[in-house]
Amino acid sequence: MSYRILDGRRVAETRLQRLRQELERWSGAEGHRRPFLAVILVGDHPASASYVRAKRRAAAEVGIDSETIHLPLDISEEELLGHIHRLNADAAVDGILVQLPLPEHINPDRVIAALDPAKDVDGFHPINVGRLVLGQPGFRPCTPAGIVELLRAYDIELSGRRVVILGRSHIVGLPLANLLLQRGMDATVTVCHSRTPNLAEITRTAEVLVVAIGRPRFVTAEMVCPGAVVIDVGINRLSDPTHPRGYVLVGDVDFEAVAPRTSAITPVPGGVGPMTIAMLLENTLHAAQRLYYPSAQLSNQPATTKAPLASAAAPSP
Ligand code: BQF
Repeated sequence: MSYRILDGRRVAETRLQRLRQELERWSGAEGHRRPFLAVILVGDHPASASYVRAKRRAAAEVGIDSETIHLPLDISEEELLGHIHRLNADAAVDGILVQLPLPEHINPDRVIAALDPAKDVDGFHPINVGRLVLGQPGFRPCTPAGIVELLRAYDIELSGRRVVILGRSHIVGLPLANLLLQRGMDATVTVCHSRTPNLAEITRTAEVLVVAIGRPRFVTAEMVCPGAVVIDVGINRLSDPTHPRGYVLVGDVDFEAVAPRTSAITPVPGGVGPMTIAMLLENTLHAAQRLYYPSAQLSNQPATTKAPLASAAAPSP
């Protein structure tokens, strides 16, 4: 049996072309401007810096303006929070992204909680997490949203399917489980992690297996049921002196061994990663459109005097 390669690069490119057209219409309309994305990068870890460059390059290609706020590795949490408060208050900024991971001395939960939820294009703020869990409108985390859209692009049904997610991170595993449990998505979801006993027994029950555990080539052929769909979220740099870059990218799945057993599988690179970026830019348009937070002040309009509350205006009985 042969398998399909789920080409995230191609699907993302198609979505970015559509987004570019939508942005042209949006930004050209009366009283509108191009969306603006602020990206905060602390330190200059090579992988983080390269993700930030990839996001900004893709943004520019579709018509989203952006800036990188590049902060020193030893910046204090207070100072970082100061930048976030400034960007929250800046009506010219539609979306704010804090590139993760942050250095050890900074608590990422406090930093993310400081974001204006209406500008949280990564969908990590507790308000957006809560809205996802409850099935209310809000920003969805980019990688889980990208996985769902990639499967949709290949007409891979999730409704009624048994999905096993390997990894419980707040960035991928946990929000993906919540997304797939939504009414209308209707998957049956199991979340496993590095401390799950008899992991292979569970992964073998998956019709769709999503791997986001962060260990190179962790998933081997014995862990996958024949005919399964395998989504590899891992991006691991393995040092390889024979390579011009000095490293190769490998996923969390041993692709060579696993692919022949599957009905469909994502490659690394070129699978989930490009979809993540496409979803980020779609979220940024939605931030500019105030799609999920309609009462958030429009950045291209002056603040209007709030109408008095009915209870305050109405005479007491
Ligand atoms: C591709 C990320 C781990 C930790 C922090 C395209 C990306 C990656 C791969 C990318 C990732 C991974 C991002 C490919 C953003 C995905 O062609 O396969 C794009 O830029 N990603 C991130 O911002 O932070 C991470 C992985």
